[in-house]
Amino acid sequence: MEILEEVAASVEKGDSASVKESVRMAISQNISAEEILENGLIKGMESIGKRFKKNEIFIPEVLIATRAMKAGMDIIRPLLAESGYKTKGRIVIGTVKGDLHDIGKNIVSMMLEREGYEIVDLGIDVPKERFVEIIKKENPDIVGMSALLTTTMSYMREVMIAIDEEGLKSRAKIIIGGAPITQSYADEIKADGYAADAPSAVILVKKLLKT
Ligand code: B1M
Repeated sequence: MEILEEVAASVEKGDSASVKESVRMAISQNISAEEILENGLIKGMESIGKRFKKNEIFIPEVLIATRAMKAGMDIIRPLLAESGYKTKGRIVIGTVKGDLHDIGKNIVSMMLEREGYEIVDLGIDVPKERFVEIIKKENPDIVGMSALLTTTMSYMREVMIAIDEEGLKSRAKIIIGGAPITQSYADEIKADGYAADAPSAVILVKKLLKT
């Protein structure tokens, strides 16, 4: 099997060890990091996305494949940076303070990464100060907040206020999502956008960044 096909197949199987091995093998064959990303890692995830859409596989398989893709990304990321590879945009994403749910956020991140955006994942339980700090430090194009609890969604408003108070509102587009979130809540807290699911998040980001 050609080595990039092996990278893609290993992502699809969710086999992190095999992804790492085949990515290293591709590098040793002088295949560029861009090619490994586009024709190996992303190709594998595309196939996972299609199978997920057709209900042939479910969330656990998607998450395992995402982890495998990340294992490959970790190896090629420094090479991409060296070669000046331009992503379509930088997206910071996190689940807000008090909330530990991250399955949806991870699927959204995975789909955006697959589309060629750079993801800075802040994880779960993220306080407003961290969102403010990361906008100053990382200059993201988009800041994404996720919340799954009715008790934590109100924290998104606090983050918006903190970003505004620091004069950072114009520095990045703010998008929100999660099961209890609605477009009207996004409008109420003056977020730049809301997405109901991961494919809609991709459409929203493309629209906001004109990419
Ligand atoms: Co929790 N939980 N949970 N839970 N949990 C819910 C959310 C709940 C609806 C269950 C219920 O009661 N029926 C309920 C919330 C009720 C409410 O507030 N209305 C609930 C509760 C109450 C709790 C605890 C309080 C339970 C307790 O301890 N008493 C507790 C809270 C912990 C905390 O966060 N502080 C708790 C804990 C947990 C677990 C840790 C056990 C686990 C989380 C594991 C993890 O995430 N690593 C968990 C889980 C798994 C769930 C359910 C079962 C599944 C959530 C999920 O992953 N869905 C959930 C019930 C349910 O939804 N059936 C439930 C699948 C995922 C793909 O969908 O996250 O909606 P979702 O993401 C979607 C979209 O929302 C959107 O795209 C995603 C992909 O399509 N999206 C975005 C999400 N983020 C986005 C961001 C965007 C754009 C789109 O832009 C930035």
